[in-house]
Amino acid sequence: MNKEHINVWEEDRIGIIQLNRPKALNAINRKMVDEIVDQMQAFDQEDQIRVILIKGDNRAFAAGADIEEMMEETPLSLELLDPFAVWDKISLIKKPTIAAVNGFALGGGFELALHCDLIIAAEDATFGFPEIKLGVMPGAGGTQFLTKAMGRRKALEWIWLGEPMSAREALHYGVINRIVAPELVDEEAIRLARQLSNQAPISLRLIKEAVQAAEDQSLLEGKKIERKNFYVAFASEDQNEGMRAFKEKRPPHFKGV
Ligand code: CO8
Repeated sequence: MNKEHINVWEEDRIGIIQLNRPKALNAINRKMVDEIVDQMQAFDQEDQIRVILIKGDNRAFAAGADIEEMMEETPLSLELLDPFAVWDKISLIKKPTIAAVNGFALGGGFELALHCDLIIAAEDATFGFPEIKLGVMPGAGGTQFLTKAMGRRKALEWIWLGEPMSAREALHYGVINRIVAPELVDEEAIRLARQLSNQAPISLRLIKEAVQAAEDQSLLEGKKIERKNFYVAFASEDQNEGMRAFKEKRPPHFKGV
């Protein structure tokens, strides 16, 4: 299932995508984004997959967009290519997505992690938006995601200064979920993914949509989506199973129907 710039495999109902340009610290070129998004969409449609996990290698999750590929761009070539449009498709993935970060997650690499629902990182991982040092700025959602996570003042400070953000700082500001020893990142990410893969899949999707609405919409609109999704959950066999299992004092077995 491997492609030119990513390795892909499945493990215990978890669809795993590993960025694979180690010599360039997994710098993300356009082909790689296309491959990542295609694969995420494929996993999203595959019944046996319950969670999608994205990782890099020990040195880097991804050290940014590929600077070499980007350096000759012009406003008009960018306008025509619209290289960020494909990134929007990541936000439409319905299943839970987890980023497992070792080493650098910079620029577009940080943005890829921020597109995921949950982020697990090594305690010595480095995040950041160094774009300002290249005379540009984040372009794949970084200004939006970071501001929503840490508020305007802190986001401006980090993006204006372009300094590295330690995993501890990222955790402190609520930008990532958990930090663990570097050698435990994969294990912890898989453990969390397994835990999620045992939850009711329809509920996971409905909750994701409702939480997303809390970020994107007004309180009233968000509550309407929550309510609609609550009602939809009652159309599932898993609702029946979950409540019956409670009554029968046994663990539920969710099928995603
Ligand atoms: N793009 C291309 N190549 C890269 C990148 C990158 N972002 N990062 C590292 N590499 C390459 C290096 O050029 C080097 O290649 P070579 O061995 O052929 O010289 C190799 O990876 C190893 O890198 P270093 O020797 O620099 O390794 P160090 O351990 O000394 O340093 C750093 C690691 C600090 C991570 C350093 O590599 C670095 O600063 N990298 C650039 C980080 C950066 O500026 N990222 C932001 C890029 S801009 C961006 O992401 C905009 C997002 C918008 C998306 C645009 C889509 C079109």
